[in-house]
Amino acid sequence: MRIAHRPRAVFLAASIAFATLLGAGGALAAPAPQTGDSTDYHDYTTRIHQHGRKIVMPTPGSAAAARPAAAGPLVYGGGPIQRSPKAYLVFWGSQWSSDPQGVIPYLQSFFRGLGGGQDGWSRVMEQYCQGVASGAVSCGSAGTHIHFDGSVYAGIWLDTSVSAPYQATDDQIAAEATAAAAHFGNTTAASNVGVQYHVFSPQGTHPGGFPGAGFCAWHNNWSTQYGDISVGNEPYMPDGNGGCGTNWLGGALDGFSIVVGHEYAESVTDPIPNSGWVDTSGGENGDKCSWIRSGPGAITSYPLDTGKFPVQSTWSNQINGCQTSVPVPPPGCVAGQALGNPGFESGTAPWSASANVIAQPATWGRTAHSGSYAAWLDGVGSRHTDTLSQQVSIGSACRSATLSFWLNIFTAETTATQAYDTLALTVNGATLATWSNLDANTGYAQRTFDLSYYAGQTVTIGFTGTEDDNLQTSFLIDDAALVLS
Ligand SMILES: [Ca+2]
Ligand SMILES: [Ca+2]
Repeated sequence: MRIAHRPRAVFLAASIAFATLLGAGGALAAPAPQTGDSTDYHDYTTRIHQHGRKIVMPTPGSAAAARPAAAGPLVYGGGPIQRSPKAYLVFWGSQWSSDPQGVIPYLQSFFRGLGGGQDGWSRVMEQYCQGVASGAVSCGSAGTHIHFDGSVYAGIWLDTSVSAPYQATDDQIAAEATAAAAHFGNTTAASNVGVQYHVFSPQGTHPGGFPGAGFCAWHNNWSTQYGDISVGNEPYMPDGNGGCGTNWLGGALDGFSIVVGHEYAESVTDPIPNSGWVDTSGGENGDKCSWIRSGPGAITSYPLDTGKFPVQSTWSNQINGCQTSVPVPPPGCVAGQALGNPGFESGTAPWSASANVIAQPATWGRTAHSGSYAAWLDGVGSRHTDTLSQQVSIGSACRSATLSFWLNIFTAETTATQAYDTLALTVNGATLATWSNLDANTGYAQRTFDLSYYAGQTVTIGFTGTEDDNLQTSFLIDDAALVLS
């Protein structure tokens, strides 16, 4: 539901009304805006509408903070993502005139680094897209992908004209974000596509009931006269009863990058909750990986162009787990063959492979395409799955990217019609081609695929071989190459 255009002056009037409720000191008890004895404020709340389901980040250690991987992958809901996100930082209230802990420069540096050349953390999200079918769990090369090609930082507004409310309601927070949209001149729906407004409340305030309500921050979407706007409610993290990340890695401001980074990432993949990428229990990419202390995906100090900042991992459907970063593609194009160990003659790395896949075929009377090793998937003759994959970066300036490999298939199956045993080639989890026992050949044949679509991305090239419960089929792969130019 959209509303008619109103001039910015109404926002200012609303802000002045807040100040009146608070008094000169700005530190009185919480106003009760819902009862609406301020007509300006009441008028305001009737003109913006929550359009989405508020997604809170629970405090560490709380039961709600755990989002088990058992909830499965993120599933696309048919709505928008933020393709190349832009983030505005809004420091709300005259209380920010004093910033003894240096929160403002900390957050400016953090956001200036996000999306930049070293940011493999945000680029975990490049696997997600919009424009594929609802219910999809991977995009492959389809749809419009999230893509980072520079800093996401779009601007800062120090709105110190009035005090921020002692306990802002959700609608007051959204009203401040809407005022920020006007401040930055984003007064059309088009100008707010892919935009996030992070509203930072000052020390000692309780926006949305923080921290007693049990959350560290939240994000949501509102429909306004300027179109849909994505709003982050970002309280003063060191005030959090549950910690909200303070001193997590030893820094008083750690919680700001951990929690705001969480909201930022979720606003990229699910700006209108829950129409974007959400698992079956309602978890977004940040929720599924909150507050991990150790092991894979644990909160870590991540090096951006602008310095190191503690961040949590986010959920990757590609690896079916919490992932801190992907390799960052080079800005140009490193021409030539890009795969490591393409002929399998140098052990396993940088391939990831299930047990005994990289083998010497001569041991079983078969041959490699060259050298003495190849990747041998399946050939067991009972229910079995083998995998082989490698992650590789394709520079953004590459005009061509050609994947090739030599494939030899032999089988004990005798059917001429049934594909009992299969091999799938995937890129970022999406299937590019499949073969089966029906494709058995007497020697190696070269297969070639165009991956130029993936320029500017780090992709995972994967093979999955699946056998049924009898009669072996072997898939031998050797002399792979990804030639970039
Ligand atoms: Ca070889
Ligand atoms: Ca079989």
